[in-house]
Amino acid sequence: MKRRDFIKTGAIGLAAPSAVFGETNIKPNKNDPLILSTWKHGLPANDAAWKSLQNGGNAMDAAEAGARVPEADPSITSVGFGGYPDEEGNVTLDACVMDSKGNAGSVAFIQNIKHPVSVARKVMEDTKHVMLVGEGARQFAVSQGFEEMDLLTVESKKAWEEWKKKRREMTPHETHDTISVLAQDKNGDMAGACTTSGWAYKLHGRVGDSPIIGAGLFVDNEIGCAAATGLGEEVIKTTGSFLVVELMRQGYDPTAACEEALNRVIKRHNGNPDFQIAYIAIRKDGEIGSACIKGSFEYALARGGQNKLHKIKGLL
Ligand code: SD4
Repeated sequence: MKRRDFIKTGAIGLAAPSAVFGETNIKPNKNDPLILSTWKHGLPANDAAWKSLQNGGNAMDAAEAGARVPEADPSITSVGFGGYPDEEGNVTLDACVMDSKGNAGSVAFIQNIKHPVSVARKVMEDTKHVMLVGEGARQFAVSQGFEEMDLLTVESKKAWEEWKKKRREMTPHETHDTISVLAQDKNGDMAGACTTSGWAYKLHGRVGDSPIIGAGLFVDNEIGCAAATGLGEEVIKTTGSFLVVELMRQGYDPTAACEEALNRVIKRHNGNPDFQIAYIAIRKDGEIGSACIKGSFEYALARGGQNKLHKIKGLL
């Protein structure tokens, strides 16, 4: 069975009902809002994003509200509070946002602040800049009233101490799952947010794709939006999310655009990359798409009063 057929007929091993592939093929009404997020923690993120839309929020409000949920949840060791630290035991966070007007804000390598996604939004809305990093980003956050806190939980510290005994190199898909939230509101406007603690036990100072506009996230309100999860270094080298949106501009449907962006990575690695990347995308007309390199990937889709997890199979 070709992968396309597989997608049309259903998903594998879903805990949640697999109606999604029916849903993705519905010609969505232009006025149907939708939220599309990465991984299982996309479900509670979508709930919060949906609530924000119901309370009159726009796509940017919804995406931010969604991303804040895993940031605050210490049991999610890939994002925000409780995220796995770098090799020196510091939790360093990356996040960005982009709105329907093409505005963008980002923070990278920020420490001791629980909600980097909201700091990124502040950078976008209250400064002339797009990106703040490290100590400067933290100082800016504090100046804006964000509270400082220790983000290393007892559990994450324990995991890091265990890791230190062997110092085995981890790959991102092994240790963490970035949350990316894409939203389209009732006006058809789109926005996105992306937030992560990055590659577990990374070198101190490492920044991934997630805070980099065009890599971890890109929104073009005329065409569509896309976001990434997985090995950030490879997403950056292929300007992944921008590429997915540009491919949609050229006429690729959202899933085909995600696949083509991944095929370029696969080609660079002689057809056999040993890492994972997944993309999610929304086209302006509400059609969604997703693809991953290998294994499987789950995304959460909230639309038409339903919020469900969907699993897709990798290209390889
Ligand atoms: C990074 N892209 O820092 C992130 C990691 C990730 O699922 O998405 N993991 O490279």
